[in-house]
Amino acid sequence: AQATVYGYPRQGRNRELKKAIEGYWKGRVTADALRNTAAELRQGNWRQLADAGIHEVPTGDFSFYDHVLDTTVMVGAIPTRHRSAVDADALDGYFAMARGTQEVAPLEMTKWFDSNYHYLVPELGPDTVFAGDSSHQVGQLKEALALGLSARPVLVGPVTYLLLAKPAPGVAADFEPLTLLDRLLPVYAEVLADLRAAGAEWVQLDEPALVQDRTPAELNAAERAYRDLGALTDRPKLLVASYFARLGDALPVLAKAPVEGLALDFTESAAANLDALAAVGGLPGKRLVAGVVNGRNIWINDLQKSLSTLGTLLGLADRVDVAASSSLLHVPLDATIERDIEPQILRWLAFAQQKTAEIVTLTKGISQGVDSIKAELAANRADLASRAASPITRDPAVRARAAAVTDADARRSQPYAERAAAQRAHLGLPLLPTTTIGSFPQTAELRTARADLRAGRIDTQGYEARIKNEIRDVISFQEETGIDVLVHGEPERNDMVQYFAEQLTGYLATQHGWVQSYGTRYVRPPVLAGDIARPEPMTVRWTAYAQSLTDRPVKGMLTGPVTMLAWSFVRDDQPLGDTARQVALALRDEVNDLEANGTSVIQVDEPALRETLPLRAADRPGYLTWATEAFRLTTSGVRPDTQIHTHMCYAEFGDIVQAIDDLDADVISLEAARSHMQVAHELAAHGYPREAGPGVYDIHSPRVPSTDEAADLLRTGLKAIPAERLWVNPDCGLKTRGWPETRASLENLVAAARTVRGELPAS
Ligand code: THG
Ligand code: ZN
Repeated sequence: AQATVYGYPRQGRNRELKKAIEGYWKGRVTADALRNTAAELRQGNWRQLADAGIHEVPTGDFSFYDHVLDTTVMVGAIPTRHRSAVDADALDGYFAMARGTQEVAPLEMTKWFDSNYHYLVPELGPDTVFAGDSSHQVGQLKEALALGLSARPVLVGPVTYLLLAKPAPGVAADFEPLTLLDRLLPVYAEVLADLRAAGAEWVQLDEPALVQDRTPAELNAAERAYRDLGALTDRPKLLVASYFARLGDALPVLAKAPVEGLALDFTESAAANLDALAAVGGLPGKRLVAGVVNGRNIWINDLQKSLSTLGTLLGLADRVDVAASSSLLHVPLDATIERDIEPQILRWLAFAQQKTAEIVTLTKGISQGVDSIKAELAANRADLASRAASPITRDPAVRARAAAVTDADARRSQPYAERAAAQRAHLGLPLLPTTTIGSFPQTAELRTARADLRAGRIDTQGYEARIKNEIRDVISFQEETGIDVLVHGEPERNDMVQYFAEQLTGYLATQHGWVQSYGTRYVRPPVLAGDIARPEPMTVRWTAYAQSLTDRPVKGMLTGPVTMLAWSFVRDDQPLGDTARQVALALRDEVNDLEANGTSVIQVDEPALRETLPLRAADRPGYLTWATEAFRLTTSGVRPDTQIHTHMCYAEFGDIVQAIDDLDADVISLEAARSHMQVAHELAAHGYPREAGPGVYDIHSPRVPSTDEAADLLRTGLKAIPAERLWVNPDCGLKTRGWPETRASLENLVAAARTVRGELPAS
């Protein structure tokens, strides 16, 4: 048996890649220097993997921005609008597709399956002409081979590539990219031949799209693709990889295909894949790569359990290799450099480097017998036992409280109609009330203040004085502009999830645990390690301070339980719903404390509600049940006259509109400006009975909308939602915007609200 991985974190120990790329964009780093940094990082990763005992290192997974964009380049599917930039300079053209330029829009970005990585969506149409460009793949392969390493190129497979694509602008919305398969396969054939000529013995084709619900036609396309690629004579051996879930109906298709190997996920869906594999009679004559180490969560492996899975698999294929279930791109690099996590707890965590060691240990165990890994097994047993027995993972008070939750706890005491009347009386807002989503620009001064605090240049008092200054400015700006429901602006928060995680027991924050979110942007997802409790209020001080400065209502701002889970590493020792309930109870205390301290409007954001929707339809109702319950548990402890808001960041929410209704929030703000209020009409079509603020100002662009434009959007909104239930707000938070455009845009937004109020029939 051999040890392998499908991909590795790209950024480097100190995010050298981010710095080099952003430096290149600013003109401070040359293209050659950027290429050198990239080569050093790649080669460092490969050497480290090989030194640790990985037999075949992955190549081609390393990217300047995104591996799906690299695939777009490989197959020559450059959108027409980016053609001239790409022809003028390949590297600048590549970044133009990723980020756009003054003249042209970038490719759209969306989530890579249910991970927290975002890829750039290929744009295809009936006129797309593919043309092979194997330079990225061949270049990286040659680099690894030149180091004397055994290497396996990793490519996005043709079926997944097409299934991830969308119709190009101007192409009919019902165009199916999969119809281009016959045109795409010859390009893959060419790349495979080039890779073979460059020395590849094996090539991995990733087909994670096959773990989603697939129609017979789509499965048929997969069958055809691998029949055709398998029939090529001038090609390396093919390993078709699946991950993130069970392969389901696609497993028999791939098992019968004329390819030499299959990689399957034996972590989250071990039982289903094992059964399906047994049902097709195993993979005689094929190589099976067993993903037994979780590639996208950070807990140490249960080595004994993995050995037993591997033992079963040894009877089902000619050759069984050991791997992580997915690319290690989704986990941070090295747990051992964390300084703020107790050494005992650190032993429960495995980042990319530790996972690599686990893979090698398991490989040794099945090749040379378990006696050869006795010491590793003993240490692993001890660490698993310490986690299971730790008071951190079992807090009796938290468990008792969660167990005592009743249906009534997750329901407001009065129905919406009665609450709305009470809130109207209590808040005294005009029709078409104006508000913002919560954050105001994160200025350079704020970032400096945080850096100064970290470096010890200022103390907590000095830091808090700067934060209070900022809150004062934000409040007076909103009063002067005439906004109705104010916010404190969130100057004290960096990443909203991390901000709350740092204040909750049972949650671990990392110092260096960076994971690529998209392009050069990274997050440090905190770890839901134990039972969650809130030792003291987290936001009340800032909100109460802001409220003390004004007579207008100041909205309290919290991140909801589903988003807290979605943007963290979750526990794997209890159902997600149980963790969500604990987080919800902690947040419920915060909501209640805000109310007790004079806050009458409280917003609980759930931007991740839709993105966390399970990949397979069968798993969705169960998810939506615990997710909506957790939100209601967070928000249902308040008086009827306290108004609960929520916010979501996406325009396409058709498939969860019922779940949004089930949240029973009094007011929801949504992204809508780009789609011209389409969400307002979707809400109306569903019969959504409560208040809504479809955004009239697109904050994703520095453009300032005119008063007329915002007023027109409002009038469109009024056709779907009556004036008594329509709010006026931007699309999303303003933290990524600058002050000048924020000021101008909000002034226009208030003016638009006043204009349209004047047009309403007198009641
Ligand atoms: N927090 C967390 N996860 C997330 C988001 C978040 N996942 C989804 C979505 N939001 C991803 N969006 C972004 C947007 C910006 C950045 C990262 C992810 C970003 N990161 C800074 C960087 O890379 O320079 C670092 C930020 C920091 O210092 O923490 O700009 O909001 N958990
Ligand atoms: Zn948003």
